[in-house]
Amino acid sequence: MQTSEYQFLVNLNNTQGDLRGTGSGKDPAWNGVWVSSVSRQGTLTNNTDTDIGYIIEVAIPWAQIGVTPSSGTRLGAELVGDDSDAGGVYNSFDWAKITGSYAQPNLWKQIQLVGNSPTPPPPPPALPVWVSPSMSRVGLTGAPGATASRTSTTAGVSS
Ligand SMILES: [Ca+2]
Ligand SMILES: [Ca+2]
Repeated sequence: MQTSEYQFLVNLNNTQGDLRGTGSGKDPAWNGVWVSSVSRQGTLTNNTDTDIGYIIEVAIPWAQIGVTPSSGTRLGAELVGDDSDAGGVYNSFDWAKITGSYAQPNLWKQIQLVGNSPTPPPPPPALPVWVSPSMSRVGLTGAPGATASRTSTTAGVSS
């Protein structure tokens, strides 16, 4: 694998592993910063029940793989599932249907980015300033570190 090629691995306990190509192999000492989550519809190491499946979600920042995303950018990608049930028999699948090692990027599927980068949301509007007529005559005074005290300029009412 080349240095622009990566492998990201997640098991059903959401334990991550990652590797980066070295030009002649791959380096597990490379550690990216990315997130993953696992949702299991079943149990692990319990073959007395019926497992439905699992969902694994992964989010990898573009910067972690040295990509500045733009419409039209093409990337190689492969999705692999290695599932070992009772007896240690692996049921494996992979998107590109590669025979042998999955670390053959020349055999990975091609994906193409489309669309525009999302526009950052506008800043929130400034909060309106509203002053109550009664509050206009009440304020707090005090120096930093001092206890604030309330003062009032409200005139007394005489009858
Ligand atoms: Ca690693
Ligand atoms: Ca189970």
